Amino acid sequence: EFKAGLMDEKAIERALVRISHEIVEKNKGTKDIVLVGIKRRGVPLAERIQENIRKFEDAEIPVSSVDITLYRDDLEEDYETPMIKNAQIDVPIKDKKVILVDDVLYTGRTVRAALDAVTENGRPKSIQLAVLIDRGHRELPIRADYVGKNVPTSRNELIKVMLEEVDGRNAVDIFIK
Ligand code: 3GP
Ligand code: 5GP
Ligand code: MG
Repeated sequence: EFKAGLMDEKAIERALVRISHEIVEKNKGTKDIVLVGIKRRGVPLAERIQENIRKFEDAEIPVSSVDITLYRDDLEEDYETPMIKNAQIDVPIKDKKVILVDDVLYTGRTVRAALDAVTENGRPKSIQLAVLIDRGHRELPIRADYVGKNVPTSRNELIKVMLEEVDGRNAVDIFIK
């Protein structure tokens, strides 16, 4: 059931422009940065940040992706654990500043799995995290370095992130399950 609109196209674009500037500022430039989008919607978000930085800094930052999917936990019924589906990251990450990009940060378990995927591909200099929406309810000591919008939610709510490349339009809405 629809509850409210959280971001329109303009708001998403402004948030990503701000995050792009923050990434360059925090890293004192663009040297050694690699963006890794978490499939599926983290990938177009990473590509938009790449495009922003190309415009502002005239710099080409590599973008890759990791595929983390939910698996039914063998030990606990009704419990799905995010696990690595494809750990292959097709750009070199040794000694790079890896920036993971995802649409929604919730329990942190997806990011935890993505950290494993990154480190399987070599030892980066550092790993940072950028998310469009932080909806709270962390179950692990994980936080984002760059946040588009903090949205306090209850557990029975659902954030719907729609991106042109995947959904044909750009908006973020909140629903009640
Ligand atoms: P996305 O990453 O392309 O946005 O996790 C698989 C997909 O299911 C995600 O697609 C996400 O949008 C959607 N999804 C919606 N609610 C949840 C949730 O509570 N947990 C997880 N893991 N995925 C969710
Ligand atoms: P976590 O593993 O932190 O609980 O959840 C993060 C992942 O699950 C993200 O990749 C995101 O796609 C998905 N996710 C969790 N909650 C939501 C939500 O409310 N809306 C959407 N769109 N995705 C969610
Ligand atoms: Mg996601």
